[in-house]
Amino acid sequence: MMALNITEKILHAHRVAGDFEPGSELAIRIDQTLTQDATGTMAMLQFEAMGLDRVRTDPAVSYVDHNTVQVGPENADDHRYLRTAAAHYGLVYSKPGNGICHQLHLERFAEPGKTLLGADSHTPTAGGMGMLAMGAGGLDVAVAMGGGPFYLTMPRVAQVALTGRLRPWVCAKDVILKVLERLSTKGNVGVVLEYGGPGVRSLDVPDRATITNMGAECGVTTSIFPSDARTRRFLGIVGRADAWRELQADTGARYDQVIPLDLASVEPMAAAPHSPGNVVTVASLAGMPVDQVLIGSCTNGSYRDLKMAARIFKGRRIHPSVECGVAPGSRRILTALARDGSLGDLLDAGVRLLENACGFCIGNSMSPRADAVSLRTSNRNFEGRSGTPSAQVYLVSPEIAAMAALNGKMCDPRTTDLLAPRIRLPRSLPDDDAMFLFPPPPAERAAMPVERGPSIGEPPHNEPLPENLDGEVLIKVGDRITTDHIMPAGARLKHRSNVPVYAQYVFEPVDPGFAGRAAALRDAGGHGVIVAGESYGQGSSREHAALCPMYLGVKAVVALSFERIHAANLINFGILPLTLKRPDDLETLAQGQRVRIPCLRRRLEAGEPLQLFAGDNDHETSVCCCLTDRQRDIVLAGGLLNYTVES
Ligand code: MIC
Ligand code: SF4
Repeated sequence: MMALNITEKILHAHRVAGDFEPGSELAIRIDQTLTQDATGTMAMLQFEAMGLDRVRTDPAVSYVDHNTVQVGPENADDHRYLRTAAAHYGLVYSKPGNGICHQLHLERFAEPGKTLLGADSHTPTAGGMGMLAMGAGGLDVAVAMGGGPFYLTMPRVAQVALTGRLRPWVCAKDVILKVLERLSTKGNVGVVLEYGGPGVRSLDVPDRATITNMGAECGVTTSIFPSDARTRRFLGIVGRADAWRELQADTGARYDQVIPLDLASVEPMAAAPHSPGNVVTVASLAGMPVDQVLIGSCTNGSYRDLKMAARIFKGRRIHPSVECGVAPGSRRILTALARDGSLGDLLDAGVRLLENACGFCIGNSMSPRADAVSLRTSNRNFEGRSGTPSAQVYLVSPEIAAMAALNGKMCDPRTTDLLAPRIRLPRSLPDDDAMFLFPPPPAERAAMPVERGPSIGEPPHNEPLPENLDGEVLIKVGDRITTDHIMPAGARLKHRSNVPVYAQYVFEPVDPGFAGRAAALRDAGGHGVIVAGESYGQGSSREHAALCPMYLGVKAVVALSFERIHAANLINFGILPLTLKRPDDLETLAQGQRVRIPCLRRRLEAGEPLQLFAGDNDHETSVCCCLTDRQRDIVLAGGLLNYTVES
């Protein structure tokens, strides 16, 4: 028997079709799914449009954590739809206020060796538990909820070989920032980061989950840790000892690459504005005045993280000019902090206690003042994501955030007299299912009505791909365009269930005139084309970054390279991802140019190369349309929904 790494073991156990050649398409069985409310309403609507009577994964969990601000009826309408649809179709429903999907899933449902597909790019958080957990667009998750396989490119597996132990004041957040410094945010599509080596043993599951969570910022397929004695202990703490099984790479397992990392060499790190890949040392920022400090999110909202902040704050006061907020990752964590007195320490220090939800991280609350320096323990600091376009957001660990909140400026704690607190996980986290609603028995479900508020519509319909593409370059953007640029969240997040309204904001942060131009071209019968540089579609899994452009008549995106989840979303909504064969051709493409791809359908069907002609002189540009047969058929059908309903 061949020696296998952990990723291979799980893929082998879940293979439905395809082979294990790197780069080829593999179909795998999905054991568990998760959705959250910002992606989940559309995923649920798409699930309904497929005509299925119940979910097939166990569990399928529908979390509410993004849109919990409830200014106006939209959020609450979504919640009611999700709650009633969960009861009808057999999903577990997590009420708003219960906590953040990834933290809750880790505590309540994640199991070593299983597969998880989530409609959120930080689904790999469960990789800290030894799960193969991947983010995908809502439509892919809807298919998996219905029992369909998930298609992924057979990944290359890189081992991050950990040795040594972390030094005082250094934690898991610094480890993942170090990894980001080495790998950057682009060029890692199709890679799984598998952590191994003796250093693994010194990290608890919540530390591992911080690392796998923010691995998403490298653009990898997922990240995964072994399941060992620490995993068993954590499962015991959350009352699920039975779910434990050991999972280790075989001796002699092969890796496509090995990235050695000595934990003892890691220093306190920060990601500077405006990218998680813009990594610097905390020492280099020492003395920088700080206006706002926010501790929480799915990266650093664990018991360990908040307890660390509480210990640093104990008996001290937040600096007068600093606004400091703390958001626990789940109710269980909040209850544990309340019981052991840490909550009192936080409140006495003068923190604002925020809801157990995404909140500040997605920019729908706690936006800082104009030009502020905001220190956050979350995972993304894209320009404007905080809701304040001029803010300078730095991503740091809870200990660095807490020290800055006390001092009013960035501070390297290793230069102070303060001893680094040592945090131990509690023996158990309080049981808390009060805000989980489990589905009623199957016989009772059909009679439970799915209730829809006024903003819940049908998912928009797309036409099959046209025979000839004839249209215009609607916009030309640069490198590393994130889905936050394409489809802003924050104040716009509440329109997720209403595509015609949300589509008005496509590319709003980059070019507010985009939606109007695109709609006018669509209404005149033309086809929209987006032109971009490298790594188009970084960040979130939000399929609205493809769905809303589809609604506006976009038929193709021409770029130097694409990120995995976004490329899949484009295909799922019938938009062609076209890669430029000659990078220099990017220069010749400009906004407003006419573009044509003659015989598009026929050529795709015949597997012939596509020719793109642009501008008045019909300059020919070679583009590569690297699709599998299945993906090609999806695009031809006008998207995955049409394809699934047809087949
Ligand atoms: C994010 O962190 O950007 C989000 C909001 O959680 C997204 C999902 C979404 O846009 O709904 C993600 O990470 O996929
Ligand atoms: Fe929520 Fe932020 Fe995590 Fe996204 S990254 S799931 S918005 S906490």
